[in-house]
Order: sequence, then structure tokens, then C-alpha cells
Amino acid sequence: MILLQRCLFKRTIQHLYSRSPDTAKSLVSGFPAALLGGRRAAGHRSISTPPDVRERTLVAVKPDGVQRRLVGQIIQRFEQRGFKLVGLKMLQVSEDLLSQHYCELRAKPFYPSLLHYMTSGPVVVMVWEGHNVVQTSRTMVGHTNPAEAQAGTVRGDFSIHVSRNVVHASDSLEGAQREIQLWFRGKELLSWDCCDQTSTCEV
Ligand code: DAT
Ligand code: MG
Repeated sequence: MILLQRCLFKRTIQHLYSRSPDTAKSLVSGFPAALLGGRRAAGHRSISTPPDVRERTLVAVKPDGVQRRLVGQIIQRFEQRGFKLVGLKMLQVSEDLLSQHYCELRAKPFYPSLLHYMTSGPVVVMVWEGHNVVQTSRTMVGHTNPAEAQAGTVRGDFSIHVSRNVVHASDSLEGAQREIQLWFRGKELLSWDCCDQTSTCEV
């Protein structure tokens, strides 16, 4: 019976987290560790911290990918893997936004041609959410240079040259956070419950 209560309570809090994290935090802070599963004292992730399925990353289909009608296939790979789409838009990107996005590359000799290529047509930019999504997305996207990218990765399957490598994915948690804030306004990102969430990840 206690186990059932814990389970129901945990589910309620998780649901609340997806809608109102602040309310959920203040709610759980008033409950004893035992009711939350007894995990706090053992040093495991407690229910008062958001579950890591909320990790998010930025993925963009670059102008060459859009021109070659690869948007659908790229989205399909992330859906198929089990990640959740929480933001999506198509835009003609400005040089100003790009220079912030690629601020670390400004001194590189290829930077001017990178800017020219990235502003040559529309891009489709999206935010994906899920367990370990930053690192897994990088693996799915493949090596920066398609010549070295493994078959089965997006770049390994759809591209041959570093200057036209089809897709972007954030390279770290900090990078993802910075890039998501750069490309999206808060209200453009949706927190929603995906019906298969418990089938793709233990929450
Ligand atoms: P990644 O996109 O894998 O994170 P990056 O951040 O080092 O790689 O570089 C950003 C983009 O710049 C990359 O996707 C393609 C372009 N680029 C990188 N190295 C290049 C090179 N040597 N010549 C031309 N373009 C390059
Ligand atoms: Mg990069």
C-alpha cells in the first residue's frame, strides 16, 4: 500500500514538473525523504531534482539539407530514436545570429565562406529533448568532416564535404543551453507529455 502511495505521489510530482517545475519543487520540499522513495539520503537523484529526460539540445538542418529535401529524414531519425521534439521552425538566418552562433570560429579561415553558406537559404532549427540527448545527437550526426563520418550517421549517409555537412547539433550541455536561448524564445518551446515516455526511458 505504501509502495502504491509512493508511486502515485511520484507520478503526480513528475506530471507537475512537466507543467510547473517551481510548484513541484516547493511541493516536494515539504515531504519526508521516505515518502519520496527514500533516495535523498542515499545520494541518488532525488525526486526534487528534475529528471534528466528534460535535457535539451539544438539541431539544425543547414541550407544544403533543406535544398536537398532531407528535413523529413533527419527529423525521422530523432523521432525514431525516442527523442521528443519541443521546438521547430524554419527561418532565413541573419549574419548577426550566425556570428553569435559560431562565435568560436570567427578567426578560422573558412569562417567567411561558412557565413555565406549558412545564409544562402532557409534552415530548419529544432530543439529535441530526452535522456543524454546532447551526446547522443552528436553521435547520430557524426564527425564534422563527412569524409570521416561513419555510415549510419546523418553526415556519413548524406554528405561528402566538410563545407556542406547538412546538419548542426550542439556539442555540450552548456553549448546547447546557449544555442537554444539564441535561436528560440521561451514561449516557442513546448513542455508536453509524450505518451510513450515511459517506454523509452525510466522516469
Ligand atoms: P561541428 O558542426 O561538428 O560542431 P565545428 O563546430 O568545428 O563542427 O564547425 C562548425 C561548422 O563549420 C562545421 O559543421 C562545418 C564548418 N567547418 C568546420 N571545419 C571546416 C573546415 N575545415 N572547412 C570548411 N568548413 C568547416
Ligand atoms: Mg560545433
